[in-house]
Amino acid sequence: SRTRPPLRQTWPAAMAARYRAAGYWRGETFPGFLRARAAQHADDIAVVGGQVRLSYAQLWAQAGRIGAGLFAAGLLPGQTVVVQLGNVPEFVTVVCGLFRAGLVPVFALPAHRLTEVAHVARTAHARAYIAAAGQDGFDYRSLARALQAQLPALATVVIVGEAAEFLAVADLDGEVATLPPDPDPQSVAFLQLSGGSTGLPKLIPRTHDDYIYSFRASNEICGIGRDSVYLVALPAAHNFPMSSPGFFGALYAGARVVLSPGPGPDSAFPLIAREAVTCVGLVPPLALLWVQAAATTTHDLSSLQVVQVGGAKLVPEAARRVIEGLGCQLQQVFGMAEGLVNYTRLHDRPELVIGTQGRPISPDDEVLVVDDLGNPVAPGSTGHLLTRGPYTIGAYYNDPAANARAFTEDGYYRTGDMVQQLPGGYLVVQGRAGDHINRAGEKISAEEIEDHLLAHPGVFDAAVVSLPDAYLGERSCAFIIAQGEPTQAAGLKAWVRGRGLAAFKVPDQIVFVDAFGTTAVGKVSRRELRARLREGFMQQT
Ligand code: J2J
Repeated sequence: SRTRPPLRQTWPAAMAARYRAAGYWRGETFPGFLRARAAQHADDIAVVGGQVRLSYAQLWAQAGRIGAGLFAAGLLPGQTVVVQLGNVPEFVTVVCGLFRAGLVPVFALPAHRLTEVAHVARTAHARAYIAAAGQDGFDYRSLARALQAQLPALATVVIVGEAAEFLAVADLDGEVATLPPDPDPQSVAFLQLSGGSTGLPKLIPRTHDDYIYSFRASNEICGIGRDSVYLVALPAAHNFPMSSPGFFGALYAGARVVLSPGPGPDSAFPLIAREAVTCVGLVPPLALLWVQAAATTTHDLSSLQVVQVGGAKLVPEAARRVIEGLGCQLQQVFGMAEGLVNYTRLHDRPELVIGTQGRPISPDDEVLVVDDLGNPVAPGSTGHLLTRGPYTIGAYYNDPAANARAFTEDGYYRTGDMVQQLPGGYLVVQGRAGDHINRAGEKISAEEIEDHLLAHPGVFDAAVVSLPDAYLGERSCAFIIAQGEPTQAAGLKAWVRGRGLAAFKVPDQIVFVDAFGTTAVGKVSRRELRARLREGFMQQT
């Protein structure tokens, strides 16, 4: 349709009133807190990226220039703007500029291409697209041209770097007096993307009030204060490095944000040493890579206090490797762009830090663990995780079909995750609903087997998936990235058998690979591994 559905918060009025009364929603806004920090800590460094170091006052001024420049270019408050930028300082100045102008960012990951970005821009009725000229060998200006050919409403393109026929972010300018007053705290601040590994991204409307609550509370849980230095190693547009506590949490605290151009040790380690980074968030495959590199690095990593790992399951064996290999505190983070975020607490017992994915941020995060029919399971049993609360959406934006599937009538979000809830509310993720292997009726948790495989010294990383099987219904296949002394498939099967498990859990197949396919944020893509097997080009044992 040509008219854009209204952008509004998705909580029933009574719940919203409760969250305000409880002090979760405090009426703060992005422009409001950014202005306050610019006044309080004007000369403190807010953002470091490439050769650029921006103070809080400079960040505020740049945001004003960019916001006013976008008005001068014809945009109007309330319009949506797709932002597809990597970990460059302009990511922060542009997004803060959009907030100052009352424009609504819609995030895309740098790895997204025409199909995803066009879908996102169309669903959001976006009027503008802001991207880098190029990154990692890809020219986003050609993507901009292809988008404009498909989407006539996408009138404005603004480029970081060499802009060709488009506007350049560096040239944006306008009168800050044209900027609107601060927005309604309950209005939608931006549209975040669902991390779902199936289908196209869905749009998640996050409000000033709810999102600021999530990172304000995260700061406390993660120990972020004005002296912290937070490294953005994952793509900045992803919800984890954005809000858990992420660079927004760091800016809220008046801390310093350091942007790493890439997630690997080559980019990140020199920055950790130079900027004395204290906290960083990683996905599990990346954390294992960092552990490996830390063993031989010449860079001083001793400033690191907290390494957070989340986005996918960190099995206990991998958690132990991270703690030993990086020599700092591990914090597990189980979150989702739709809302709910769980953390292990910094003073939790080692069993909890190693063996669980933490507990919710808020006392008002409601968690249900239910069976296939929607009935609560016995305490401690595995079931589907449903949740609602003060920073979890009740609907996607402009997607009635997805909403009918993803939310219950009572407004709970169906996360698609299988979890166990332990006393104290700690959650253990047992996989995605579809990722369990159902081998002739015996249910196998991929994560459980991966954990046993990772305990083998010859295994750098493991990913277990199910495959269709004519006799068993499904059988299991373990993909292995090896390390050290060469290992044979038969030896690994014997190893798993020797760990005292039911025989049906021993992988039916083992495939050695050099790397796993990953999603746009670096999570292992089980879907891609299955597809690779189906294509059958890999040597199988
Ligand atoms: C197992 N699965 C996990 C974990 C996420 C903080 C951290 C992560 C995200 C994120 C985020 C997991 N163990 N520790 O937004 O603020 C899987 C679950 C979940 C899905 C959400 C944050 N941490 N997952 O990863 O929206 O399946 O958010 O439902 O990208 O990732 O993905 P996404």
